Amino acid sequence: MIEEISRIEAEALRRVDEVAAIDDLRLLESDLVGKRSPLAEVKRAMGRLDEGQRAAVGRRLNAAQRAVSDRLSARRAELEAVVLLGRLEAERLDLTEVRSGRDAGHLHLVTQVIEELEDTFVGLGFTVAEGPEVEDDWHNFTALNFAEHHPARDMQDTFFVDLGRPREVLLRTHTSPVQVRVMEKRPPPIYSVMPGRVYRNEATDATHLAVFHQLECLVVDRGITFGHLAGTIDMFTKAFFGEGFSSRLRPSYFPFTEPSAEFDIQRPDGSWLELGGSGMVHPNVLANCGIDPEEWSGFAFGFGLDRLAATRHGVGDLRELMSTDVRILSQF
Ligand code: FA5
Repeated sequence: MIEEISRIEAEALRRVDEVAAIDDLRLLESDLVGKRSPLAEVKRAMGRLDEGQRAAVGRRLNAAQRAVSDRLSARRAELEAVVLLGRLEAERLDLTEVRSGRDAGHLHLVTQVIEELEDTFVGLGFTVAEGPEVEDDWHNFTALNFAEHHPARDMQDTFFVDLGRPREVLLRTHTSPVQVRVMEKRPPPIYSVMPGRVYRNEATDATHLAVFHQLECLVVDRGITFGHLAGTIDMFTKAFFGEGFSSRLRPSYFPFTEPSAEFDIQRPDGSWLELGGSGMVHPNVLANCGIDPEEWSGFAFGFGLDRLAATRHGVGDLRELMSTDVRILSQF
C-alpha cells in the first residue's frame, strides 16, 4: 500500500507541474485532493489493515497529502503571478511620454506670481508666513477691529461654515487674518508677507472671482511711519515689475488700518492698475494681538494676485485663470 501511495503521489506531482492555466489547476485540485481522489481511496482502504500496518501507512499517506497540497499552492502562486504580470502589462500607462515632450506643463500663472513675489520680498529681508483657509470670526473680523454689527463686515461677502456657533467659522475673506496670527505668535519686530487663497460669496465676472488670491504684507517695529509704507510699496513695485513702474496711494477706509489707502501702480505707458489696500495698523489691532501700541507701530498692505497675473499676461477675463482648457493653459 505504501508503494501505491508513492506511485499516486509521483503521478499527482507530475500533473501539478504540467498545468499551465489557473482554471485547469482548480479542476485538477479536486481530482487530486477531493473526496474521490486516489489518495482518498487509499484512506478508505486503510480500514482493512491491522493496527501496526495502519500507523505506518497513515504516516506515509499524510506526507503524500501534504506534498501534493504544498505543490498545488506553489503552482497556484506561480500561475497567479503570471496572470498579474499579464494584466499589468496590458494595462500599462506610459507616463514618461507626457513628461518628456515639449508640452511638459508648468506652474499655474498665479503660483508663478506667488513664487516671484516671495523671492522679491525675501530679497528685501521679509519672512513668508501662512495661515488656515478655514478661519474663525476672531481672526478674520473681530481682532481686525470690525465692530460686531458694523456694516464693514458686509464689505466682504462671507461663506460661513456650518460648524460651531452661527457665523463663527468661515472661509477667510482676505489674507489679513494671517497678520493677526503672526502678531499673536511672535513679538515684534515683524517683517512678513503672507500669500494665500481667499473666498468671497460674490457673483463672478471678468474682474471678480469667488475664489482668488491675495498677498499680505505686515511690518511692525519701533518708529514705523506712513513714509515707510509708501516707500516699501514703491520699492516692491520696481523690484517686481521693473524700473519703469511707479505707485500711488489714495485715501480709503479699512477698519484695521488708520489712516487707510488704496494703492495703484502706474505702467510705463502711463495707465494705472488698482492693486490693493493698505494703511497703518490700527492701534486696536495691535492691542488685540497683545502688542503695546504705545511702543510699536506698523503698516500693512494686501493686494489681489489674480488681477496681477491676468494683467501681466494680457488675460482679459479672470475666469480664464480657472480654466482647465489646455488650449488656454499652454499659451503661458
Ligand atoms: C482687502 O481684502 C484688505 N484685506 C486689504 C488690506 C490689507 C487693506 C492690509 C489694508 C491693509 P479689498 O477687499 O479691497 O481689501 O481687496 C484687496 C484686493 O483684492 C483688491 O484690490 C483686488 O485686487 C482683489 N480682489 C478683491 N475682490 C476680488 C475678487 N472678487 N476677485 C479677484 N480679486 C479680488
